[in-house]
Amino acid sequence: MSVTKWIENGIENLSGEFGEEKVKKAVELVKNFEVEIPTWSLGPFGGGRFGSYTPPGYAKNINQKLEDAAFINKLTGAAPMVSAHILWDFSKDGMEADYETALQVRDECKERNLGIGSINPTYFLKGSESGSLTSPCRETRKRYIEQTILGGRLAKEIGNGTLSLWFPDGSLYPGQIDLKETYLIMKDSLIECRRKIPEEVTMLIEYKVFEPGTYSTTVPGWGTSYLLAKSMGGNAGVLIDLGHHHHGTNIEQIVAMLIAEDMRCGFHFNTRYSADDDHAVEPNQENARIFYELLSGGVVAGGEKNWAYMIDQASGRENRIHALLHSLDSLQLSLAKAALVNTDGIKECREKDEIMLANRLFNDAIINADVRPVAAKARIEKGLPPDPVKAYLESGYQQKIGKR
Ligand code: PSV
Ligand code: MN
Repeated sequence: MSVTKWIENGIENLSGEFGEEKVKKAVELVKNFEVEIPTWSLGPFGGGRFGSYTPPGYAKNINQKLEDAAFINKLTGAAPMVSAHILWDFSKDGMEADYETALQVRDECKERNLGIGSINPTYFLKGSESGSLTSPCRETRKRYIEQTILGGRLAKEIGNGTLSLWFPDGSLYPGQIDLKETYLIMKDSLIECRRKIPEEVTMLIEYKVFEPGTYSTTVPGWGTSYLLAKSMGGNAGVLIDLGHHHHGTNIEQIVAMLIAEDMRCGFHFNTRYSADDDHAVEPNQENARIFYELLSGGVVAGGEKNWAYMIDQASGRENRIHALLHSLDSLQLSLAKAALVNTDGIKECREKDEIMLANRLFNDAIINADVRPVAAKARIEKGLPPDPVKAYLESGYQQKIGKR
């Protein structure tokens, strides 16, 4: 069957089940959805395993990272911005941020039809083993506060006004640090940064339940991010990284609560199987349920109060570009599923206390619908290939970068 016929049949089936209006809306939403690609997902990051193996064609410097990001955007039209890490992308020595280098990266982005999205200060490289903003060493704290303030300036001048902050601060053993004091130092440091960063820059605080701290991390959950953001007194919010929770956490409920509290937030998308945040995004039920909350909360795909969306994955074994294309595809499918949910029908079930019927109706879209034709139609309407991974395999790009 031709791709066009497959799309037509698929759209017809979905329209029959969910209604033409909903299917059209799903196509429009997929067309509007954009997410930032992290520069670090394309480069080297050996952890020492497998002889520091890196997949063929990985990007060896920022220029190659941008070249790859531009190609990903060319195939998907969904990733016109890259998220940059200050000490990986804008530094000469991995210790201090370099403003001039940042401007060069911005110019190269422009040449490649890309923009810089969120700016990530880097708090976890050399010299951060005792913490970053909570380090007992005054000089270290000062160095990271200065990097954050410069990050704020860069977010305003060359980025999209978002500063995403993740701290490696924490401890390995009970008794190692004073938990209360460390939290208060984090709070004071953040308040100091907030005072010196332009008001219009949104500061998102990312939480992580473990790593590198195995006994405690200073910002372990959304509640801590929320409290810190509130105490910063304006334009600060919570950054949800899907890999940073205990297994089984109901992340969509966290999303719903933050929307209900009108908190400005952001996402780092990835899939967590057993630890950390390393895998590409999968089109799984959890993602579709999260997108349902994002969509009904009006914070995604051009919604009134759009949140900030980024991918944060680190493929150690798999091909980097495939993995990112797979993530973009998975996010679009999740959004399309969320858009098909029969919310009116579910409301009626709730009114009649029909628990299982509400669940079945929800799952008709979230689990059972085949929305691949929706994503393919959205791409074709934007003049893009219907299957970006297939287009990538046929493009010859991998063979080209394999020689890098
Ligand atoms: C930490 O695990 C994290 O999720 C943060 O977002 C970092 O910026 C990123 O990964 C890269 O290490
Ligand atoms: Mn992250």
